[in-house]
Amino acid sequence: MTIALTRSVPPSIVDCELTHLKRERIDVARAGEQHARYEERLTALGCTIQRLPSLPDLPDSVFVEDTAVVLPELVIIARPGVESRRFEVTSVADALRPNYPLGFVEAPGTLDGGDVLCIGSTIYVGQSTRTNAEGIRQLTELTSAHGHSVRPVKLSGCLHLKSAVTRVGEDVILLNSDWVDQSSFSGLNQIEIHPREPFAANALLIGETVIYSATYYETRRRLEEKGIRVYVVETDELEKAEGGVTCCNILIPTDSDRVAS
Ligand code: CIR
Repeated sequence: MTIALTRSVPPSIVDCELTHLKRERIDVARAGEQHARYEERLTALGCTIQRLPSLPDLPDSVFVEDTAVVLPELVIIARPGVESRRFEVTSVADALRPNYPLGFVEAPGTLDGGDVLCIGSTIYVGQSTRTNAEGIRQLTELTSAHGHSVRPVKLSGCLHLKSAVTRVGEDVILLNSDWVDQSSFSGLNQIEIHPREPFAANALLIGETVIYSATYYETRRRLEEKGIRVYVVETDELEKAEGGVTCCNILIPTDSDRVAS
């Protein structure tokens, strides 16, 4: 079984942080419906949804991925790079503390979970505007004793590492090579996004299925041509808040059922 921690879409999402997008009107009710369908997809793929307490006044609180990094040995509680998001982590730590060993990124370190991509024992971490060198140093310190090796990756033009690259198979990644250097991921099979869809690299792999946004149909075709099974979800309202399909969950595999993140 895999637990998927999620959190409801807050009405304040209309005031979310934006870095690379212009503000557009977000239909909160529609965003909530899309989020509910997304949770249904997670359930259909074998996840048990556990909703964290709603945080109606924290605009980005639906994007729980940024608050924690789950490893087999411990969960790292992140310290988001923007101050408006720092209050989100307390409830995540409180929910996990009874069952999992926790490690904490502490000031002056910053780390957003969206910058962390784990493949085997390698932890790729984006050098973004949200994750600083001290955050990466602390991540390395917290994980090296458990046999993980942390590889910093330069980014340009996007918010998080997982805006530019995600895993879509055992040793297969989907990436936008304008935003991240392909050579950082040598040894892995690489699928490039369609050039007309720069935001299309964010995919959520669960088992052997990829949950993927309906917005990026050209890139979706590339995935399907490679034999990857794709479950499409509509997430265009959350995309206006610079969120993608990985951002709205924290997956916690149990010992018998490991999934990728
Ligand atoms: C933010 O700027 O923090 C939010 N508006 C979007 C966060 C998306 N999270 C993610 O990609 N992991």
